[in-house]
Amino acid sequence: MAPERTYLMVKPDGVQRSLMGEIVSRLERKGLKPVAMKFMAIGRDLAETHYGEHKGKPFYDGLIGYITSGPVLAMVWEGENAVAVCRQMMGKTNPLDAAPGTMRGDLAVDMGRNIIHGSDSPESAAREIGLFFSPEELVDYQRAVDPWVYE
Ligand code: DAT
Ligand code: MG
Repeated sequence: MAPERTYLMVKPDGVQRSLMGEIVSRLERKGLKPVAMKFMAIGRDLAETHYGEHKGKPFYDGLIGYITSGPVLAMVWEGENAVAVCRQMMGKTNPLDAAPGTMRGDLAVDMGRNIIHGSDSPESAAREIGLFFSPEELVDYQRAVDPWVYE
């Protein structure tokens, strides 16, 4: 097993709708390993850095307002192909296109309230993990169950 890490975040609507437990539960049940979690508010500067790739797009101001509108649950999860596995579990960006069984497909209806963020590549993951967590906050540990999750 080649471990990979991804940055995931329950967005303010997910927190307000009491979906943190549901989302963490899905990730745990999948077999992914939690590495870091932090309940926090995102300031404007961090929001603009995080979503820098979308600056200038029509939805940018709304996106920054949304992500800074209330607390989020910032997380790092680890596993083989964790980035792709989590993107698949999240579903497409627009909940209308997200398949049933995915988080957005099951739990959201609006693109501007799609409950979760997940890194879209290992490079984005490294950048986003570094934005939200210091190295000491990433917890290194072994899980006794891993031989039952990975061949
Ligand atoms: P994702 O969150 O699936 O990685 P993204 O990085 O392309 O999607 O966009 C970031 C967020 O911005 C997305 O979760 C919802 C919002 N968004 C993206 N495209 C949008 C659009 N065309 N109209 C409105 N909101 C949009
Ligand atoms: Mg994205």
